[in-house]
Amino acid sequence: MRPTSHTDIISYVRAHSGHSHVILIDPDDASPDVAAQRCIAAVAAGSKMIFVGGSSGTDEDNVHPTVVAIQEALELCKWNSSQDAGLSENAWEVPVVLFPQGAAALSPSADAITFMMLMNSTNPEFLVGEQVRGAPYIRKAGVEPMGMGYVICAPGGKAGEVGQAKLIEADQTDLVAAYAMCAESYGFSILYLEAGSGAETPVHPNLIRAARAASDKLVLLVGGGIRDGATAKAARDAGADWIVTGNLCEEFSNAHELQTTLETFIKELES
Ligand code: 1GP
Repeated sequence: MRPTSHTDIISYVRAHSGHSHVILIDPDDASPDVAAQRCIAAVAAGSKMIFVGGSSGTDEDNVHPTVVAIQEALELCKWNSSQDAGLSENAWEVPVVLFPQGAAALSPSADAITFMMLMNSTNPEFLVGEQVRGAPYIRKAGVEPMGMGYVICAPGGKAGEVGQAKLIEADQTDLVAAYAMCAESYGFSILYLEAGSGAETPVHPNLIRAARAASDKLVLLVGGGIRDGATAKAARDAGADWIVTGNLCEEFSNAHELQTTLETFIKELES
């Protein structure tokens, strides 16, 4: 099921840096079928990556069937495109990436994993404990690890609570820059600035600018509380390479409506 053209997913992530959208699927929120429908709508609208995970309520029993359903749906769309000369098969070769709450929320059918250190957690379990537990599984399954520094900014939401994070406030630009330098020094490929799912305010653009200025090597992901294209574009203009949205995609029961909304969102993000 795994897309063969993405053996080195991090090259793909770098190649699409600058103005790309990630759809985040929470297996605790949607059945595998609904998740797959949302992903098809998102990819048709121009999303370039799919994350599967959530801060609570996820384990292999819901993560794995969700990943499988998404991979199967993408394969089917790719096959359909191959039968129609007017559509691009490549458009469906989008990596499905684990964004796990811990070592129990994995799937061998994913293409890659954000192998994260929750850098501002006060609990060593989120710095390295869960990662040590999950590493043998990831190695055996052949899921590509992408080293990622995960930094939670205010307001932080459930991710901040569950991850016991010492939140970064909007004016702590020197601190976020230091985290970026630290992530780069560890050799991570990605830095994710997170405001928390459903956050009332997204990561402040000044924090994004400071992280960007501190490292031009890291791929910068930003998510949490981004609900419209203008906010996404502001994050992009501040230096974000990829914008992650979860809640935005959960508001629609109708896949066509979701696709239309995301088309507008992505057009604005790319403008
Ligand atoms: C959460 O940053 C993501 O990890 C997405 O947040 O659900 O607010 O889009 P939203």
